[in-house]
Amino acid sequence: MLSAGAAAGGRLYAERRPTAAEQAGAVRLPRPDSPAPPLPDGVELDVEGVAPFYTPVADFYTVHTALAVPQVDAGRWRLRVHGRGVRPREYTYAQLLERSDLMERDITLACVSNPVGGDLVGNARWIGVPLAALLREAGVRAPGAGGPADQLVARSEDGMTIGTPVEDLLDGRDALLALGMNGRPLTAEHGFPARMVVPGLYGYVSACKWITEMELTTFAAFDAYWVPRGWSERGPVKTQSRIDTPRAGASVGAGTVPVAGVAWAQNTGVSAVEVRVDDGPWLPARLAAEDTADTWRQWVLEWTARPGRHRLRVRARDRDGRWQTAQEAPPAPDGASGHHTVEVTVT
Ligand SMILES: Nc1nc2c(c(=O)[nH]1)N[C@H]1C(S)=C(S)[C@@H](COP(=O)(O)O)O[C@H]1N2
Ligand SMILES: [Mo]
Repeated sequence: MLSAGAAAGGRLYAERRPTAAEQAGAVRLPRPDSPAPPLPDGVELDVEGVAPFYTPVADFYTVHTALAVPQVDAGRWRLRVHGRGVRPREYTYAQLLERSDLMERDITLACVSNPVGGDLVGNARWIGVPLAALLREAGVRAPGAGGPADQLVARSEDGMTIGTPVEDLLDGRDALLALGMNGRPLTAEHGFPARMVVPGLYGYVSACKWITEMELTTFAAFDAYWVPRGWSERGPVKTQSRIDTPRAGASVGAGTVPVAGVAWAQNTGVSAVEVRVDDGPWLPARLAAEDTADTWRQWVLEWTARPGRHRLRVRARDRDGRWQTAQEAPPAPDGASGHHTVEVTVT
């Protein structure tokens, strides 16, 4: 037994499974059939200290319960689609990469745990299979069209379950089974070989990484991982804005000071951002060009700063005319709200 074990151990070492990074390094992402719409000029305002329009993968926040990042063997990996009202299907990684309907989109991803002003949010260019196409080819119909399932439960290699409204996946938004991020295959941290990304839904109800299974079921029949832990069954992303510069507690010289940051109102887009200094009037900020309704937007206000301590706050309006709420709420159960506020000293 001992020698057999040693021999098996030796062979295992020699045939060590490649890491996700090694596997991803050998993958060539195909050209998307539906490329991202051309990026307009001026999505970057070129103000020092503002989050870049695209978050580099190395700086993109990561949130997961897995203690060790799963290293999935893409050759053996399968995605299984099954459940109520479904003709069961199974896909290999190679089949997904070879599809003729790959779509590339810029989508901002936000975590429900992000506090107001926090950095658990990022923007990336994703490439993947349109989830609506994948679901339709398995015969899935939206509940509004008589489909028997209102929840898609995604399961992952590491046992996570994430529940997404089927209605949202089939309402025309650019929901993706993503294979790539910022022009490269997914990294292990961000879900190699495949993960979901759904514009307008917090990650905990949409963005399953290391996905292996999609089960069509109902909200009544199944609670996904975070639901019994006190988080809302549904998690649409709340309209938010953030001041990136000046930083809270900063000292700045009197004169013209750019107050700038990012704002997001997914599915409709941001139509206005305003800044308030102390108890003064709300002042309109200048918005950077809009990429799409699903991406964040930079903004800047040239503030004439006078000496003393000042409080700066920001708010954004979506394209349906709704201002972000001033009502302060913590992240649990369905996302933080309130105006991001920073105090600065002008000398
Ligand atoms: N398998 C798995 N997928 C997951 C999670 C997880 O814990 N396990 N966390 C989710 C949460 S809460 C968020 S906000 C996003 C974060 O994606 P990112 O780490 O690529 O930024 O992944 C989602 N997908
Ligand atoms: Mo999250």
